[in-house]
Amino acid sequence: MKILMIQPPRWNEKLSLAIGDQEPLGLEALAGMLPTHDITLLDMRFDGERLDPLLESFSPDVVAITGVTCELSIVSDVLSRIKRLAPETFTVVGGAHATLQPLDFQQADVDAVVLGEGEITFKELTEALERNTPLTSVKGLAVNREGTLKFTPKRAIIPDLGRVPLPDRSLTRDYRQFYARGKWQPMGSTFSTRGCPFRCSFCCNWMLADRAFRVRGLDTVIEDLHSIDEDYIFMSDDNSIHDVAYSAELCAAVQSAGIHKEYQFYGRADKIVNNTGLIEQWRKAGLRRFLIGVEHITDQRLKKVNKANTRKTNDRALQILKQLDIEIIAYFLVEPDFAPDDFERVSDYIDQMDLRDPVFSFLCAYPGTPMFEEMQPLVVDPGYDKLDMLHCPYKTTMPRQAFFEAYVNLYRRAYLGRSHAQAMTYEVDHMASIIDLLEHELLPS
Ligand code: B12
Ligand code: SF4
Repeated sequence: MKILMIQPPRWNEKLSLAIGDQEPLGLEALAGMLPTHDITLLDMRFDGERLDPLLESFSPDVVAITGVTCELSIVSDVLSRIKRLAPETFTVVGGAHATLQPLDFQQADVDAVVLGEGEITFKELTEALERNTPLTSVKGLAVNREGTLKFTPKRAIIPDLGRVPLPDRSLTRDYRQFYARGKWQPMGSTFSTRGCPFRCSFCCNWMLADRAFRVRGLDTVIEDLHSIDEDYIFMSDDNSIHDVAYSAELCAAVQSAGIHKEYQFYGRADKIVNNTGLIEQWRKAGLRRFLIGVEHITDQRLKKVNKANTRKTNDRALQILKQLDIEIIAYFLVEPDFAPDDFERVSDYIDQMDLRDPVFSFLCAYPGTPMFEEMQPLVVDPGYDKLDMLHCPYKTTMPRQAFFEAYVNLYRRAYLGRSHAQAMTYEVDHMASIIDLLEHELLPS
């Protein structure tokens, strides 16, 4: 069967380009399950103009496309183009938005939606298409039946990730040089765990995998790391060190396998604080960057978003990472009720903790989550395109102009008003251009 996999074009050309692109690991993971099929992966962030010629020359039986919420309209455009140019092609959508809000894909151009983890569902779907057996026998799907999505029974999460083959990275061979974050280029991605058992109100990760946390077999991760050419590795987990015993074993396995790469993890402050030895061990094995969700600097606000964490723990975790000379990418949440004082205090905190790569994300409630409904009365700037954490679609307590100015100033003060520019993950002039872009986007003159 000929399958065309598609990573959609950037939803916000300039901003997303400035942030950096990573490999479409989800699509590569699906392809890993289908070694006997003829698969082409089109990363439209680089190669969008190849879509039409590919439809003609490759003539795929199936097109599989991924996407997050802010990409909905762009994904829909690509799908309608495909159906216009190649109406016989079977189209399948998956990924975060399809999982949380499948009915948004109740569209003539979509033949099926895959909910949740795709490896087994997509494999069974291709088998059903090949054998011409009813798609309703495949769990975890929503199938377009005369314009209405019909849901098949729920697919259980994959209990043993070790049984999932390696992602097929040969499909992204021509793009790999472009995958990067800041100075880490080229950068490969893999994963060691899936899911998160916490339930932060602003986040949807816990909903994507039924709150189940699983680890990937040690041997599989080691084999995967050996197979990746790049020296920089993004562990695309929700919580890389959630299972401390597993993480320690993985670290030991990486060391004894003689793998010398540099790693970037996602993780929580409490795990860092309670397991300093583990972080030290990983530092020796190549851990160089930690993406940590600080979110807020007061216990009150942390509690309000159900972070199950405290200011004190955040402070301590940041100190530990600093002492170990691990780059910190600290994520802060900016909420619509922020007052000038809140902005000021976050800036002061960044100075005080000497944080060099903070990221300021606007609170964004995703469709399909409980918070989405709660936030609806506050929406002043509707549409999914702006649900990307780089925009604030909600009514703000401060006047809007002042609110966005204060937001842009968070970045200005954190990146441009300091003396440590060379230590940041981004070049200072690159960062200045991102800030300019943000200013243009949020404060059009
Ligand atoms: C790593 C990561 C990133 C990386 C790289 C992502 C990439 N590969 O390009 C970076 C940091 C660049 C990033 C950027 C962004 N991200 Co992100 N990211 C993640 C994270 C933590 C893990 C994703 C991952 O690689 N998983 C491992 C792979 C193997 O799994 P997967 O991609 O989910 O794919 C599986 C299934 O989803 C499914 N599937 C996926 N696509 C398809 C398609 C088909 C046809 C089928 C059948 C199945 C299928 O099958 C795959 C295998 O099981 C997730 C959290 C999460 N738990 O999903 C957030 C997450 C996906 N990101 C999110 C967001 C919002 C963004 C940004 C908009 C943030 C920003 N402002 O920059 C951008 C958008 C970039 C983009 N175009 O995707 C949200 C999406 C929420 C939503 N509803 O939209 C998530 C859920 C985090 C969150 N809770 O806020 N992200
Ligand atoms: S913010 Fe982090 S800890 Fe909270 S639910 Fe999301 S992934 Fe889990």
